[in-house]
Amino acid sequence: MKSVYITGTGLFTPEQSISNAELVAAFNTWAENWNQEQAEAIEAGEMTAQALSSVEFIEKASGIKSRYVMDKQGILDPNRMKPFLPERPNDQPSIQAEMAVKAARQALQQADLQGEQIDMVILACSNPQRAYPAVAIEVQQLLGAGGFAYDMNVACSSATFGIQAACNAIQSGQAQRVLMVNPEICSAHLNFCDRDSHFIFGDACTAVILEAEDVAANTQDAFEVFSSKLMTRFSNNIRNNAGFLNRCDETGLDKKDKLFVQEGRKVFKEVCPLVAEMISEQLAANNLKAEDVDRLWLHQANLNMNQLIARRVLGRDATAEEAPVILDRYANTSSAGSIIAFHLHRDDLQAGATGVICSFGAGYSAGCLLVRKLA
Ligand code: CO8
Repeated sequence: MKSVYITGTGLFTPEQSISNAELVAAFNTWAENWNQEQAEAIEAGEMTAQALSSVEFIEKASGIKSRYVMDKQGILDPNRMKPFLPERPNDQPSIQAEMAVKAARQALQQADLQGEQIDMVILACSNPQRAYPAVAIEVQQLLGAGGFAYDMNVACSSATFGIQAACNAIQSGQAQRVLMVNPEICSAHLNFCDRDSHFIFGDACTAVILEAEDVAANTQDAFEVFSSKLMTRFSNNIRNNAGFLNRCDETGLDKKDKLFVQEGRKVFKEVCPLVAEMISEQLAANNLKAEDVDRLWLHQANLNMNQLIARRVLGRDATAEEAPVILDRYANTSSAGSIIAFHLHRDDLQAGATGVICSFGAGYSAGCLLVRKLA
C-alpha cells in the first residue's frame, strides 16, 4: 500500500488572549448581578444563587491558565457573556474559511506546495459555522485548489478522523495531496455563564498537508502515518443539541443544551482508560513497546487527564518533552489541540523517531495515529 506522509503543518492563533483572572472576574460580576436581580426568588427558595468561580479551581482541575479567542471584549462583557462576531456578507470570506486559509498557507509553505497542487480539502471541526455550502469548498476556492472538498465533524476527534479520511483517499487513488484544516471557534458554542465549563475552551485553527509518497515535494522533517485506528462509543456525557430542528419546538430555544454541556467527571473517568487501552493496543498491533514511543501528542483537554493517560501507556510519568502540553496557553481547542502540540513540538525529533497523535472527546470518539519521522 502507498505510504502517506505529513509534509506540512500550520497554526493560526487568534491575537487576543484571556487569562483565568480576567475570565473569572467577568463571570463573578455576571453571577453577582444575576443574584441581585433574582434576590427575591433566591430568598424565597424558588431559585438557587449562582456560585462564584475561582482561578485556583480552574488551574488545579484543568491545568488551563489562559485561552486565545476571536473576540475577547464580548466574552468579558458581563452584560453579554459571548463573543461578538459580526455576520459577513456572502461575497466576503467567512470567518472559518479565513482562519483555515491562514493556517493552510503556513502548512503549504512548509510542504513547498502551491494551493493549486492540492486536490482534496477536508475541513474537520466541532462546529462548522453553517449548514451549506461546505466551508471546505470555500477554502478550496480561496486557495485555488482542485479536486473536491467537504466538511466533517467528529467533535474533538475531527482532526485524527480527517487525517484517516485523507490517508484513505490517497491510498485508494482518489487524491494525491490533501489539505486537512480544523478551524475551531469553541468560544461561539461555550456557555460563559456556566461555572462548570466557562473556562474550558479556546479558539485556534490547525492545518495538515498529507501527500502520497511518490508525489511528496519536500520530505525534509516529514512524518509517515504508518498506522491509524478510530473508535466511537455512544455517550450523552458531552452533548450540544444545537441544530436546524431547534426552531421546530420553541420551548427548547435558548436552553442550556443548545450549547456545550458535559458531565466532566464522568468523561474523565470513562475516557482515560478507554484511550490508554486504545493506544497500548495500537502499539502492540505494530509490534511496538512503550519504550519505543518518543512522543505522545495527546488531545489537549485537561492536564490531569493527559498525565494519567501517558502514565498508563508508558508505565511511568511522562516528561514534559515526551507528552507536550499546550492547553495551559490554548485551553481545549477541540480537534486542533493534538495538532497544535504536534506542530509546536516535533522539530527536535531525530529521523526514525516514533510518535502517537491521539485525540478523544464527544461521541465518545477517539483517533490514534502512529507516525514516524522520515530519514
Ligand atoms: N470555580 C470554582 N469551583 C468550581 C468551578 C469553578 N469554575 N466549577 C466547579 N466547581 C466546583 C464544583 O461545584 C464542585 O464542588 P463540590 O465538590 O463542592 O460539589 C468541585 O468544584 C468539583 O467539581 P467537578 O467534579 O465538576 O470538577 P472536576 O475535578 O471533575 O473538574 C473538569 C472539572 C475540569 C471539567 C474535569 O472534569 C474535566 O476536564 N473532565 C474532562 C472533560 C473533557 O475532556 N471533556 C472533553 C470535552 S471536549 C470535546 O469533546 C469537544 C466537544 C466539542 C467542542 C465544544 C466547544 C465549546
